[in-house]
Amino acid sequence: MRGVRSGAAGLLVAAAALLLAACGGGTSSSSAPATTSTSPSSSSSSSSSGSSSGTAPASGSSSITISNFMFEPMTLDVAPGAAVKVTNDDSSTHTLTATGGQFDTGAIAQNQTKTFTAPSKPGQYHYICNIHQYMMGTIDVK
Ligand SMILES: [Cu+2]
Repeated sequence: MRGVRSGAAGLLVAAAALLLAACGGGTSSSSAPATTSTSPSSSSSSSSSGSSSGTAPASGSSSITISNFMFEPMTLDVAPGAAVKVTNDDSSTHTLTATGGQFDTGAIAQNQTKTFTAPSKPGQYHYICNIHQYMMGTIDVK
């Protein structure tokens, strides 16, 4: 007896809740699935183009450019023993000389490119231009 009554009351409550949901709060809950179903198609196209790069470390293509009396980049990450290309895009002759003597390109004239071999031991190697000793940079071997 009591079970049947409470069951019928529960059905009424459920029906009332459905009516309330259909009238009042139904708009917010029904619009959410429609917006989420359209977004995966647009996000999948953008993620596929960005995932192709970023796997290859800079092993054979390390390079430094000198311009405006500055080394660019000022800090370069290279693999041990990697060949580093140095291009002088400046109006003056420069060198790339390790302060610890590990590497030295010698004089690099304007528009000239020289290559030196990075140290095989991991660590940070500071270098300067021997002609303009305020020009500084760092080779980070790792
Ligand atoms: Cu210089």
